[in-house]
Amino acid sequence: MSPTESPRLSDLVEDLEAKREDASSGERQILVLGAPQLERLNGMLETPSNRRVFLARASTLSLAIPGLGAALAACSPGKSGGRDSATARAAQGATTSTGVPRTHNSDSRLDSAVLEHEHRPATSATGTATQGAQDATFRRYAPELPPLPGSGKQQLHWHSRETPVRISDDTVVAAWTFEGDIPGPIVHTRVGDTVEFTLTNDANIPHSMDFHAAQINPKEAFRSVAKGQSVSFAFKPKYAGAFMYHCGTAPVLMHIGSGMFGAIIVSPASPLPPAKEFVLVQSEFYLEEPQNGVRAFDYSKMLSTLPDFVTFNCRPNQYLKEPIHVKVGDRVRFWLVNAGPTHPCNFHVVGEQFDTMYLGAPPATPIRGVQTWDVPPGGGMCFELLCDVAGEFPFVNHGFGHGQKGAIGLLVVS
Ligand SMILES: [Cu+2]
Repeated sequence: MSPTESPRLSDLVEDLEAKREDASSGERQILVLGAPQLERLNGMLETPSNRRVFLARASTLSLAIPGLGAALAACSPGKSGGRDSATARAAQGATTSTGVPRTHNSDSRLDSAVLEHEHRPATSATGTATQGAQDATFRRYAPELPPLPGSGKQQLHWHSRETPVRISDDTVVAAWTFEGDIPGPIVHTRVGDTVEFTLTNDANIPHSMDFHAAQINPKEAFRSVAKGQSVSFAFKPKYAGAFMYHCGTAPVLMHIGSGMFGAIIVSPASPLPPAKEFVLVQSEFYLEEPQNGVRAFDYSKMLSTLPDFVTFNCRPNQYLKEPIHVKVGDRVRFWLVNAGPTHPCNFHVVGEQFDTMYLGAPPATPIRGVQTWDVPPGGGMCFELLCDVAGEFPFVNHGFGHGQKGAIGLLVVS
């Protein structure tokens, strides 16, 4: 092989297997995948029998190239839960000292916390997150936008907590929260007003707060704090809009994926036309099977990106069971935040059209006559419709593989 030629995968696997048997070999290999190798990888992953063989070999590779097994398992097609999760874990070929499967992608700097604390299981079943699950009662998340505070300044002192949350009649999740609920509280402020914020961490593991509505040095303001410690900062939002907030502690995927997010709505300095205003936060759930009546969030499934539920305000189908009611003639304004962590929200109201939607900084950037618009994870937009027809109008994620998993509700106009 010439020095510039990439090795063939099959040759490399065989070579590495041979080297494993040679205990004296400390040589490390660098795998360079060119287009022909990637094509071959694809082919190997497409047929189940080949995929099993391939993943078994990937396990060998991952010993020499940390993270490769995880990356391949996370990128491979097929189901993420159940047997496939087990396959993915097996492919990573790694367990903790207690035998608990360890999941990491060491190619990602954001996974450093998982790597540094390998005794920690890669689920949200930490601290008090599972305690008292049987007593957790279902509570519909109120979608109404709270009124603006009277003055131009508001002070928020929140706590990060681990607590079980009932998201439906039959599902309680081991949540990492701001203020004991998922999503966290809705914040309503105005362009130029001041938000003074303090986070105190009541949980065993570090947490932090990242407001997308703030322009601030993140290294200082959004830093992680240990149990019992606090971080404080203040900001004045520059633009109106629907913004996400979330815990930014590594791995961010795990902290957002376990419930640490919410919406901060920034109204423009001059009020928008009067409307019935509602806040919807879409998010995905990646859950383990129940243990003692509670389901923990599963980091391995988050990496596989095939969610169990996709919801508005963290309860699947909650606004089908208890719809949002308005009157004929009302203007309705949805402030939609997509917390992700991974998938878009293709927002649509069946039987309606958006009179106006704002891409950012309402009332700037209005777009008229919209049927569906996708809000990316980590993004937020404002959708308005005029309810001049009575009826029951489903609002949905029109990416129906996800709408079907709980991202659907009813707007009743009477
Ligand atoms: Cu956190």
